[in-house]
Amino acid sequence: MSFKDKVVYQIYPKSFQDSDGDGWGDIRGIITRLDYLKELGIDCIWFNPMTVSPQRDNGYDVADYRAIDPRYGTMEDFAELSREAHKRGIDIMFDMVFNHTSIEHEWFKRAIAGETKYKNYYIWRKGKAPGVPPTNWQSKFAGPAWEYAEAFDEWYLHLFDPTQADLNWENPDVRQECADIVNFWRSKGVHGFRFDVVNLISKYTVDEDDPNNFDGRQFYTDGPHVHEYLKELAARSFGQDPDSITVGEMSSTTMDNCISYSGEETGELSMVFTFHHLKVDYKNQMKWELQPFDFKALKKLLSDWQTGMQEGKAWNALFLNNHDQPRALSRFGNDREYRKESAKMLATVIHMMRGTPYVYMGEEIGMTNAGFTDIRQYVDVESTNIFKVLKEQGKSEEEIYHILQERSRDNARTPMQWDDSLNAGFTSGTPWLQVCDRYKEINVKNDLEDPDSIFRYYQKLIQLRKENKVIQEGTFRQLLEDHTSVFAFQRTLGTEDVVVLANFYGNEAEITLDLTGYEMALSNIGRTDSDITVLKPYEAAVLIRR
Ligand code: TEU
Repeated sequence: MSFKDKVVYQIYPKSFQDSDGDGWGDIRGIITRLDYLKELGIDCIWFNPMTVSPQRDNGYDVADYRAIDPRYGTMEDFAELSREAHKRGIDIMFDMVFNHTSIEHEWFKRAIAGETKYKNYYIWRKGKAPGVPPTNWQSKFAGPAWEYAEAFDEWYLHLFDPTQADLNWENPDVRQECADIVNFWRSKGVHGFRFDVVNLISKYTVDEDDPNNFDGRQFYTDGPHVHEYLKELAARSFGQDPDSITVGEMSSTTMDNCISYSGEETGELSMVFTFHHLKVDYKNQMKWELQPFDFKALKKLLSDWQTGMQEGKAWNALFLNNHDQPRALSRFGNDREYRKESAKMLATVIHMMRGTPYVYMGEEIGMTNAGFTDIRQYVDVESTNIFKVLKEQGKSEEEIYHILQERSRDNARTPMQWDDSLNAGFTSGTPWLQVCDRYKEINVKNDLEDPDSIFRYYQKLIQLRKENKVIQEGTFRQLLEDHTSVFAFQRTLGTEDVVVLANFYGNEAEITLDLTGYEMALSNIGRTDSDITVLKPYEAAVLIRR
């Protein structure tokens, strides 16, 4: 499928729509909301994992890659979802978690039971001494990256939770199993695949200590065989499908690697998620240390990734939100005084750049961070772990809550807010994660009745992309590079030309640009004139010259 004119919508299935009152979102619930998505104008839905899982990491700990978790429904329900989606011109993207499996996966169980074949599916080492792991690496969710297995007096590697054992991709059987799983879902009509942390699958070594006493990322990020493995996976599975659309999640990656991962001719993936631009509010690059976002750095990162990837003939996935990130509106916008303006401004930036835009459920109605004030409200394993770690480090609870309110992944995972009824219309039961307490004000029903609807603005952004090749394929160039509150850029293709202006702050911003000949294509404040000299707070504008 050509993906240059497409827009993807991300559903966190656990939190989208419950149909049977058990407090969990499910497939039948999703089906009832397909018309809503059709109306938005999206082309494809990426679902976070719905396969069988003990849910230690909300489905990213897969125990069976080929079966739908009964809490989400059945394979028949999935077939119906697929039929109903395709009927509406919507494709399906599945999440393939291949860096690790749950330790409840049959492979791991057989490994522990002593079957050599399956033991070789994972990564084992002797400890340095009794009770001392093979290396000092920290897992991404805190604590050591190795877990002791008494059965062998050896340790297995887990870059994430101890229940998520890393697969040994050097083993050709593992690589074939993964290709078979992709083909299994292809046979069920799935054309889209998102590959979870796929740039971590090939390790340089697992035997060296991290000199920084950190997570050892330099030993397994963009590793020695990763491009070879991806080309092989493509050739054995999705690469045989001209309609496939694939995206790799690339943790702490580099431009050069991404040019290969998603290059037009490299035979790897359609596009990449990268995260550099979502660390501009990490103090010293540390997730749990707060600082106001560095706007200069944000502009530079967005712009460098735009130009670098276009020069390399590679393709970006465009996003500010997903299920691992706090809500961008609360983070880079103003979710109180200028909630609608800043939600639309951020969307304008994402949708007008070069790449494929992703909309994370709820951002199209301006959903905000959760605002939880008690650790019992948090479910995410990363959040509950870090709560303990920060406490041990001597931080006050007040400080820790402040950090979690800004950074926890649960901020994005609260149930979708459909209306102002109990639990925001998400469930008639008790939701697995509490609904954000602003749901009476912020919900789909209210937004659709609002003349300033955010949803309607997203519709227009999506239509603009569909109608204008320059937005799909035009060259990106940054404007007003040194401006301290405005991000501005130009897209050009032949004689078509688009200028995008976005004020990231709550003050007016003066600009000097020659805009003669441009017409206003979209404004988030209802502006009609195009000779702009002062942008209003959080104002965004899309101007076109033909
Ligand atoms: O995330 C990988 C990842 O590196 C993150 O963005 C992660 O949330 C962060 O490092 C924690 O600080 C993917 C999935 O998107 C995430 O939900 C899973 O938990 C993770 O992989 C493990 O499968």
